[in-house]
Amino acid sequence: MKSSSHHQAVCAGVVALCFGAVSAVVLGAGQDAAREFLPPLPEGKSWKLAWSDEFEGGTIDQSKWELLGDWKRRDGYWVKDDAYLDGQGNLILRTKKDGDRYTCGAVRTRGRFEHQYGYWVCRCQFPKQPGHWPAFWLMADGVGKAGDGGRDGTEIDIMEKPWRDDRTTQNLHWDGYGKEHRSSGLQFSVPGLNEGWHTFGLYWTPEEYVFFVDGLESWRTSAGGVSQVPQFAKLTEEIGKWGGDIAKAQLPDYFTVDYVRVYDVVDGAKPPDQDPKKALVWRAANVRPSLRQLAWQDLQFIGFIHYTVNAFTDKEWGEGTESPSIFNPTQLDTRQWAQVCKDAGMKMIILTAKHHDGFCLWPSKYTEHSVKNSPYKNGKGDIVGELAKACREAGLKLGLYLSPWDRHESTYGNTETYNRYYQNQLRELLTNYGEITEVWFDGAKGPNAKNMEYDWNGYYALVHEFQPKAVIFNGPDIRWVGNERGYARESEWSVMNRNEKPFDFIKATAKDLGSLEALGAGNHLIWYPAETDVSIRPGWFYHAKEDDKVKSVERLLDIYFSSVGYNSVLLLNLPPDRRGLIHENDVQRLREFRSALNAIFAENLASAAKAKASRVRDNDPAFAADKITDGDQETYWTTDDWTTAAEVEFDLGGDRTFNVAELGEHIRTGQRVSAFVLESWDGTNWKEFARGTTVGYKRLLRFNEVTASKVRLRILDSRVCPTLSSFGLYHAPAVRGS
Ligand code: FUL
Repeated sequence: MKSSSHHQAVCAGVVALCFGAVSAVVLGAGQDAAREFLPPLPEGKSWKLAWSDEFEGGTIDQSKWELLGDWKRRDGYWVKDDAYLDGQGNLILRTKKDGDRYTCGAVRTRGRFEHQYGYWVCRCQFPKQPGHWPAFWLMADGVGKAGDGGRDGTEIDIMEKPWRDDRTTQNLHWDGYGKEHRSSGLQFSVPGLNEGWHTFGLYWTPEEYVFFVDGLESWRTSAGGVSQVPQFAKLTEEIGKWGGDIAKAQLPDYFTVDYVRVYDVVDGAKPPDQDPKKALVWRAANVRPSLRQLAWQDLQFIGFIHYTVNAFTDKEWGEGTESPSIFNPTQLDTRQWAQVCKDAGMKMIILTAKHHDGFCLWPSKYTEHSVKNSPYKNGKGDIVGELAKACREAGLKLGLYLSPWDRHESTYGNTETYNRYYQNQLRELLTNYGEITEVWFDGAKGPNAKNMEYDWNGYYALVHEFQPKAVIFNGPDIRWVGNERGYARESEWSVMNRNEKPFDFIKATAKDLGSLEALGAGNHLIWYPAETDVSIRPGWFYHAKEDDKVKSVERLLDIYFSSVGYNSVLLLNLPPDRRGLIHENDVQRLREFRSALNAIFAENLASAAKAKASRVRDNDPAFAADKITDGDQETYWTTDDWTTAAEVEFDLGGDRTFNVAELGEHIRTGQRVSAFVLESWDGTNWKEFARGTTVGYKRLLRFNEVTASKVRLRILDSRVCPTLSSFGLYHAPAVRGS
């Protein structure tokens, strides 16, 4: 262990017993905030260290590790002397050139430590040179056997990193390495991954694997059926072309491992020195988004496209009896949709691949009720495919909506048959159109709809299997904001307490979901942010009679401030008309809306401000007030754990006039702030000009013009220390027209 503070020593046993100490480390480690991270557990459970190696001392502890080699491995050799301790608390796996051979180190715990389930984590730093790569993985002898899926042993690659940039990969392999071999995995990027220390964790239960990078969930899967046998850990270097050309490497090169730790879930062990309220607050403040939720939140503004036979029948909900022959858009152009969305500043488009009427915009194999029997492109069209292509060209992400409620499909109501039908369709959408970023499950069902029990867990499992990076709306990842008017709550928390029923995560329409009262006992806290869906017109589908009812710029701005500006993502619907184009009026309005936004956010008057905080955590410059104004979302100002009220003063360097403010929390570490005020200095006194409750990813405020040279942000209340990453002051010109 490098820089081993007293916390590590104190926390070596039951982690929950040294609550205060853990808390200090979680936040005190700055960019390395995840080093002491453990996945949240339900009330009444805690983590207990089952095994670890901190790699202290001078030689590898061979009661824990077997040194591999010397023998050929891939394009090089594993040799024992390339695995050693550096005397500073780290295991080194070296890659070197030895004569005309390339060699590297590898160790494993086989026969020494074999264990089932729990949280397995390693903290490491990556090598710099090409041609070889590090891995942290779990193995069992049963992996080599075909049959029984991955239950009798799975190769679990918690970290494997052949690239010298921000990319990494996590994978599962089972049923041997021959023709029965099966695998599942994903590749993804984490900014800054190639520099400094990082943690890679796996929370393995009998039901699923949850993978983490730096304390943020990166992958959740039960592929292979989940290993039900004890497994051993491996830390290896591999030499091979997957890592690039070793001939280009300057060797030796090093993979450095600070520790490997394995924890078990145990009953009880509540923190003795905390009252239950404080313990709940602490847990709630430390719930974090998954990497996919973070990426989704960063999109901020996305487009919704509602299109089906309804455009031709002038209905909002089709009956399911419409003939595909009426679906005849003659100028349909998905490139126009993508361009319009892109110009508006949207980062993704979600398309209704199938709405309640059951008509499919792609030629599904499983029904005749689709574009393939319509005049559109003589039955040769595939609007999902065309939009996927247009989005790729425009650099936009793609999301798909597939209505569970289907008024056409005759099997609807027959639970088993229809669930199979729905899953077949979902699989087509998830496998034929490239990367899908969001899957939108609509909970709507007409009052006279047949009884039908949706297999939600089966649907989610398909998404997890085929699009592991996609977020699921109205499922485990993203919540409906609760209305279709475009307004999030003024206090929009992203941390809630989940119910136990599979689909019944949360009552989306409830007035208060996130306050401490609403969290109740908080026995299953989750990060569950809100998406705000609203149409630019009164209806979700195109109706000529609504051509003059396109929302005004003022209204759209109000929606933006009350959705994006209330810690939510805005999903704005644009219904294409009978031609298959987004109507001129909508296009025009979106243009005006975009220019209005551009005018407001043209210049951050606080970007060059000098910031001074009343408190800084440990007086550490890494957490100083200037981290708010440095333009970097990854850095933040923070105080000591339980300093929940504090202020930051911004010296604007002369008088500035503004009427909009923006605040942002560092949500990678959670959401904390619950009350704040903004004040301006009038030469003698501080005067309040705005006040708010929650902040979250983004909080926008509008107020009457203020002219001042100094502004003060006072955090009145925060669950634990606030972690503020951005602040802005802007001048919005008056909105004219429309
Ligand atoms: C609702 C549906 O019933 C509407 O038609 C629309 O698709 C909206 C986004 O969701 O539940």
